[in-house]
Amino acid sequence: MKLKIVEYPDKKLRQKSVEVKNFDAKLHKLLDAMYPIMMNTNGIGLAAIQVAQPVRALILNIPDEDGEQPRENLLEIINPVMVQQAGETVYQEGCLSVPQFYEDIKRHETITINYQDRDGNTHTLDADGLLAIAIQHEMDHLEGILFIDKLSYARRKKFEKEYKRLQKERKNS
Ligand code: QAP
Ligand code: CO
Repeated sequence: MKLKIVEYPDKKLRQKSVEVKNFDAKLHKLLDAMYPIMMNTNGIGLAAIQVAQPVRALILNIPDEDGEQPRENLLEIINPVMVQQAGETVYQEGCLSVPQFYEDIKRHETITINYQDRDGNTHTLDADGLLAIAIQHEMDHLEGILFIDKLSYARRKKFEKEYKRLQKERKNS
């Protein structure tokens, strides 16, 4: 499976991802292909739509205290539903689909989600800290929402200008 990260402003990122119904080899192949892409690009989270697959699947590997991301910490989250949220937290977010741009974004501090694993088994997860932030960021991708959509009008304008300049620079290098 050859996958490439879709980058803003590609319209694909605006698609709403569909529920996963079949927990089959095709899903497993997708998840297995997403993992090296995320690790090789220094990511901590990746939604399937970011590799042009509009299905409700995402993977997360939050670094531990030593900054390590051992594979056993990999979380595969299918069809997540947020069932509780509380508090407020601000974190400087980035996104593999919006390279080299980082901005403070407000999220819920703690959340509870229900989700399925790659075999279709149902789980409940209480999350806080960076994990809670990452889950909210990735769940937004399933709705076609990017973190830059949450910027103020002025900040967003500044972003568009800066991003265009960065894209040109990258093209010329
Ligand atoms: C989403 O983001 C996230 O611009 C995952 O040049 C972000 O993995 C969750 C990345 C913040 C929680 C907090 C971004 C890598 C990785 C870049 C990522 C870049 C290289 C972003
Ligand atoms: Co993202």
